[in-house]
Amino acid sequence: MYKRLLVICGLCLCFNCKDDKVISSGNECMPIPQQSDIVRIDFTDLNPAFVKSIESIRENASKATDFNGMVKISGGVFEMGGDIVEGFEDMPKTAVPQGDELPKHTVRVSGFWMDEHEVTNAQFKEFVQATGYVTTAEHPIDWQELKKQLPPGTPKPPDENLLPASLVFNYANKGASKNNLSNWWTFKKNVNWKNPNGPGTSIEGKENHPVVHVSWYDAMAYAKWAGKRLPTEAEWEFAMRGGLSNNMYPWGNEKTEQGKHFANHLQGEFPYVNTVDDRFERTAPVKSFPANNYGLFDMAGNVWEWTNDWYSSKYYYELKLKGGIAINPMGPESGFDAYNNNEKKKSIRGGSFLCNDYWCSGFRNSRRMRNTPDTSMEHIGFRCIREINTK
Ligand SMILES: [Ca+2]
Ligand SMILES: [Ca+2]
Repeated sequence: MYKRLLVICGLCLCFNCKDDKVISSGNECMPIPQQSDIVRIDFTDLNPAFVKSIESIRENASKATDFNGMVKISGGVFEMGGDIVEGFEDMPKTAVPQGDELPKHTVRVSGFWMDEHEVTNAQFKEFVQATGYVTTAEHPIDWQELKKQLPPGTPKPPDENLLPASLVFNYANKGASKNNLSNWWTFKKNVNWKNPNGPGTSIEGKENHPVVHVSWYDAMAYAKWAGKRLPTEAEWEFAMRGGLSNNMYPWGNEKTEQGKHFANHLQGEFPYVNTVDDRFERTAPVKSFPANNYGLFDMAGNVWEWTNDWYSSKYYYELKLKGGIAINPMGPESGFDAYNNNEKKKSIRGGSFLCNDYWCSGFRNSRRMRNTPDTSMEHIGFRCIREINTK
């Protein structure tokens, strides 16, 4: 019923079509896939209760025509994926392209408007007040849904562990393995976007910080209300690069650990020590660091950002194998994680206040990360886009 359209133009060099057409695999000129195909997402693999909750949200007419705080980005063709840059040979393996960022492949995206900064607590509060929306983290966990993401035969946890909760970061004890995520992530009860560290905590004074503890479903619901949508990974990376090609970061190729900070990330030794040289231990108010060439803030760092797409570690290989230019790619049909394929995950981009060169280096243009759509964490937020052809 929902249309997922991925057209790869494999023979563009041999034929010429008019500007509004591309060559199909059958060597015929056909209309360029429209971005509006992207919003008709396929809800397979998603939690029906949360999908219903998104569907119950109505678009706000005045929001849907409000372009304040958005930046218009002309579309274009770019090389998507891991950058190979001279001078980075001595960097740690975690600071350079990973397997899922390769191979680099040619992508064309149509133009769009993008939020100049991450969605803030104040903006999300307005949405909740207008709609009565309840976020994923505020619901108890549905064991029937959770067990689909776990290896078969996994026993049901105690009911207490299924109460509303979200993931908060705590520094690991020195010597504790950083490969064990439970040494530094805690699933804490009654943590949510408005109580970011549990009961008694609030977002007061943090109105201009990015909203966190929001799931992909929550981001989708907000976007619908605002008359926007989540960006695809391709749109996100195109925007983050700000017109620079084969550059590691949105600001160019200047390395991060040089005393000058272009983004809110972690200085010190993750996950044990944060020296806070960039002034912000956790989230920073949006726009605290310089914008990229497109006028977008915090594309690198502050909080990771949900994208529309399922994450597949082999997706770039599949596109490259098809050859030609991928036009408005919208991710694979379903998630695939080479490390754990019990869970279907959505791609997140841009890194957070917890990233550094020795861990995730999420502030690199091509860095990919993923999470299940029902997960909420202290360092994941989002921003939205709107298609130019809707205005
Ligand atoms: Ca920081
Ligand atoms: Ca960000």
